[in-house]
Amino acid sequence: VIDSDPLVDALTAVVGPTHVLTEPGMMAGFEVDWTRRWRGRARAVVRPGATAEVASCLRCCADAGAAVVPQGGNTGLVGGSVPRGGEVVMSLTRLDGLGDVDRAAAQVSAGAGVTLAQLQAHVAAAGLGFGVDLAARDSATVGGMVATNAGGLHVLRHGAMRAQVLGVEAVLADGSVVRRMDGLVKDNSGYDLAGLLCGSEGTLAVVTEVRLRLVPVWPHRVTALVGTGGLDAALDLLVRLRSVPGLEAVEVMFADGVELVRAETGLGPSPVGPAPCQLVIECAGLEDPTDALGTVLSGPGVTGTAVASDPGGRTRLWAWRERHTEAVNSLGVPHKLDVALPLGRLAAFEAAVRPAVAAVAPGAAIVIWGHLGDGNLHVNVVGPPADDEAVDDAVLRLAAAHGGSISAEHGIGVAKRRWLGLTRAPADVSAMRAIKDALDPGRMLNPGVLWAVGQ
Ligand code: 2HG
Ligand code: ZN
Repeated sequence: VIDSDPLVDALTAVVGPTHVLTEPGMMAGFEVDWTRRWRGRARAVVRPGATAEVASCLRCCADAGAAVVPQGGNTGLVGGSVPRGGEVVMSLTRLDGLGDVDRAAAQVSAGAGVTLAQLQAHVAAAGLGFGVDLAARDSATVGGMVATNAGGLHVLRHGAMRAQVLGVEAVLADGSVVRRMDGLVKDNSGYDLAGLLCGSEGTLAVVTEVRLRLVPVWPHRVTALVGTGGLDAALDLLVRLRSVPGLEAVEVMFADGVELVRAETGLGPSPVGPAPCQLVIECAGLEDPTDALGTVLSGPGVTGTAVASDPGGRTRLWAWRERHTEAVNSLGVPHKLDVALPLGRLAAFEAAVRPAVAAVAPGAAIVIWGHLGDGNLHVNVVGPPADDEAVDDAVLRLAAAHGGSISAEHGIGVAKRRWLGLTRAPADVSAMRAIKDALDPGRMLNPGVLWAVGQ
């Protein structure tokens, strides 16, 4: 006998039977995140196909007193897109409409479920680019990227997701729709709701559509893989790289991580050998930046370089950096500590974090990489059980003690809510809470994210 759930019946009436999932086997993929650290049972998975359906589904859930976890590509890494237990998962991937590219304005409208790769291909066909790029491009969705204010590889040049967002359409917990999709570059008419929803992690509204700023496609693009003697030398190089026109990325990795990528992916030996600290650098512009870049790279501190300006060669160099995440996942379930540091404290933090991790998790694997130009390190630790937070506590406290942030780009999710007070004063947290309670007084949207349930 299958117990009937009136909420499931109501959702089915809105989206049709094929878009409400209740079978455990069908729901499994929506109930666990990409790291496998965060998981929980869903009451149902609902997949609305239009904004009006999102609104109707949210009204059904509100009437039933059922909490909702919005989900895009489920590549967020802090547990913000999977249920904690008993919520309805609302998957937005069917909202995959793409508007015509407005070349005059260099803008496009995209449904929340459009993947980054689909967006990139769509705008490339119109001769334009998108300012945010990241390794999860085939899964990450535009709506999730707005909700998490995703950063990625080119923040140095174009800023994070918030800097690309000109407008948003979103549905509030009570089913009302807020819509600012006219693409006006200037529009100071009260609070910037679109900006507020960037980084709101599904706690304020469900993003259904976004209006995005586009960037030129430069005729010249060059990527370099560079070996340096250590992080201090890499930071010196970063200062000199700022004089190279069109600098788009300065990414950092270390010899142990590069060796792990080689072992797990079969990429072959690194073209710059086992240099202790390695950078992936990218520049693009109207003029060919190769000579300007070469001049800086021929200076002190560089132990080896490999340069490519053809798409295949550039992709091969980027693979060393982009494939760190999957290489670490093959070691086990990672603890992911995405921290930002003032650049002047970055080397001291990196030197201190390895012994700090060893002290609380002897024998654990620690792999660090990140976005050097943004002062953002991804400290990944594999070894401690998923629910053991000693390593998280040690690393996040160390980042705060160095004047940094406990979350550079991935958000707080459920993973870091315990530590929100480390770098946000009580008055800041109260202001955030007041915004949350004003827009979602029933605390229906993504409860457990940012704050523990009941806090
Ligand atoms: C990256 O920059 C992503 O590779 C993922 O932000 C980082 O897996 C991670 O820890
Ligand atoms: Zn990153």
